[in-house]
Amino acid sequence: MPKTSAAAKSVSQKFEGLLVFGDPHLEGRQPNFRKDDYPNVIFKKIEFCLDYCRKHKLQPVCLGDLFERPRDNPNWIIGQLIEMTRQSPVLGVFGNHDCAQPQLNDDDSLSVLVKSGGYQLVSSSDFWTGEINGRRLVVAGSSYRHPIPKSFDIRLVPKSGHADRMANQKPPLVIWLTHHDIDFKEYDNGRCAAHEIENVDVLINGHIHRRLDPIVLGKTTWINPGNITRRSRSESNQAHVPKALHVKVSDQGLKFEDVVIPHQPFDAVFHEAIVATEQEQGESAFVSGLKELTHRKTDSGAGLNEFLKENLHQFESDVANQILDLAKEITQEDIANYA
Ligand SMILES: [Mn+2]
Repeated sequence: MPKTSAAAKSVSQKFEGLLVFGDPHLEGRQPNFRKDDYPNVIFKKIEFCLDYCRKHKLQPVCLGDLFERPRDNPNWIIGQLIEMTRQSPVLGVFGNHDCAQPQLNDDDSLSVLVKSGGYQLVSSSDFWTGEINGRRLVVAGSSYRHPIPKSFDIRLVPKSGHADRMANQKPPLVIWLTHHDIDFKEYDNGRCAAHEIENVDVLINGHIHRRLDPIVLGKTTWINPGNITRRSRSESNQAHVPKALHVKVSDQGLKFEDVVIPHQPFDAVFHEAIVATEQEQGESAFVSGLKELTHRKTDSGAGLNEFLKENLHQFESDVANQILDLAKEITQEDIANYA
């Protein structure tokens, strides 16, 4: 629904700061080559974040992609999220995985959580604000595909406190959440150049699952903490430590601290890759791929996807496309975009 005026969600609850976590990608089945009890493992990560917030008096914040699939999620997953967030509503943006269309709509699972009050979407006009340790904090954001602004109008932020304090009140601290392909160094798919955002202290981005070095541009720092869920068996994931970001707010400004999310070692989470023997390598990629396929019965057909990626090039393109369409129908994965 279009908003005609800025609306700030102001809270009276006593907070000391925020805990920001990225891209949980909840789903009911086992993704890719994961071999653990995926949905319950991800729920434990979210529960850890909410518990940490209760202990340290923090507002939980999600950077989007709460769901892996926008729709058709099992009822028990949505019900459990509603229960978990009843006492601790989460602030956040929506990611590309949360919406089937470019915009979040009523058919998407995240909308149910928004309507239950468990997930409060922030935008440039609907921002959250509260007073923490004598300093006003604003959390606003740009969901997936929404533009990242060049400035934020702090005149929209309600003033608070005693009249005699108002005159020399410091400007609010402003945090901007995004879910974008930002042009961080060492990220090849960057499409949005980072820039200073007037009146914004820190931009925190989801979407890019790796942790990347922050960029400082003028008064704005761009941070990419990486996700709390390891999705693929990639090399970067082998080194990735799932972490959330503890944002401490004081009269002096913002401070950041990593919070490691308890997690199993990489080898306990993912099926080991099947390495073909020398003899098999001599035979063909087809044979070694078949070996992986027959050893790994993954829910998502990850073995089949890998196998096709390796072998489809040997077929005429119309044959390859038909095989891809069939595989997509069976696995419900878009293999062309498989990563
Ligand atoms: Mn994501």
